Amino acid sequence: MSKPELLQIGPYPEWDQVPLEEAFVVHKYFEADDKAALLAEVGPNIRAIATRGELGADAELIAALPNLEIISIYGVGFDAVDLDAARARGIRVTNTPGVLTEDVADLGVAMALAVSRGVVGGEAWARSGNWAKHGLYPLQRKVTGKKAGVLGLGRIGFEVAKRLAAFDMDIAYSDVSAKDYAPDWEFVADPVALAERSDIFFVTLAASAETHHIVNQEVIEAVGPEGILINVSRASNVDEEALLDALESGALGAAGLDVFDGEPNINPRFVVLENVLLQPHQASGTVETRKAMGQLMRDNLTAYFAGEELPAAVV
Ligand code: 8YV
Repeated sequence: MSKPELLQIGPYPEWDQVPLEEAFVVHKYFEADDKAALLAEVGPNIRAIATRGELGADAELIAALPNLEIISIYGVGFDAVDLDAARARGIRVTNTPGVLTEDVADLGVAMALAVSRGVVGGEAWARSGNWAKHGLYPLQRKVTGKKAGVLGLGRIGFEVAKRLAAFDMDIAYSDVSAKDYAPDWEFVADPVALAERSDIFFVTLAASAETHHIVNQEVIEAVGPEGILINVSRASNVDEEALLDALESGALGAAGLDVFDGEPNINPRFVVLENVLLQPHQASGTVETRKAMGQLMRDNLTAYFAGEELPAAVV
């Protein structure tokens, strides 16, 4: 049987690339200098897309592939895939939930610890000789026992809150409704009220048109000059201009960010700020998790072409 043709939107590690190419005729969209020419040449043959969370597949790309049947995302987020365009043509969409939850929560908590305790600045202080030259590192902020707010208590938010409980934090969360699986944590419906009661505010909600800039100027300012904002979800959940203004003016104490508007090109205003910790969208970036994500992405494709139930269907 001939292999189905697949359009690959971004690179994968070798351990995913090899089995993908064993099962499919792979066309590397990301390597094509002339993307329109590639689509004109192979577009009608393409039956599957393999993409990544942040790269997705927009309506224009979907429209250029008249025989597309499935979009398999290497990532849990499906906000970058035009689901309406997929639905309208009966195109299936899959993602990789579950396997990356712990890693994303770990990085969120790591950023909160690092920002609060000045881990990055402390390292530079020791390495640069400032310790010997200027003495002790400036005092930082305690983590244990603080008030935490988790915006979005889905899989990732839940794992963040579980970890914060080990730091004896007073935990509250916002979501569309109170969760019966979180009886020990306070439900605060309004994000501004949640931010007001938080020393450390975690943004962990799945991005959609409805959550665009849900963390607006009012929420950011409610976290306040002593507060810390952590984002391991999507940049679109936060009004980045308002965040930059608040970090620059001191209306927000500090932030730890794994996601950015226009990433990987970061707004240069971030780079000169000392009260922000910048990470290159690497919350799920461990060998163990990326292997599991690659496997699940391929399992979704394999199941589809075998006519079996999809392990992780979005649409
Ligand atoms: C990945 C992600 O960094 O899961 C998501 O939605 O954005 C991340 O896990 C990404 O998909 C890998 O390219």
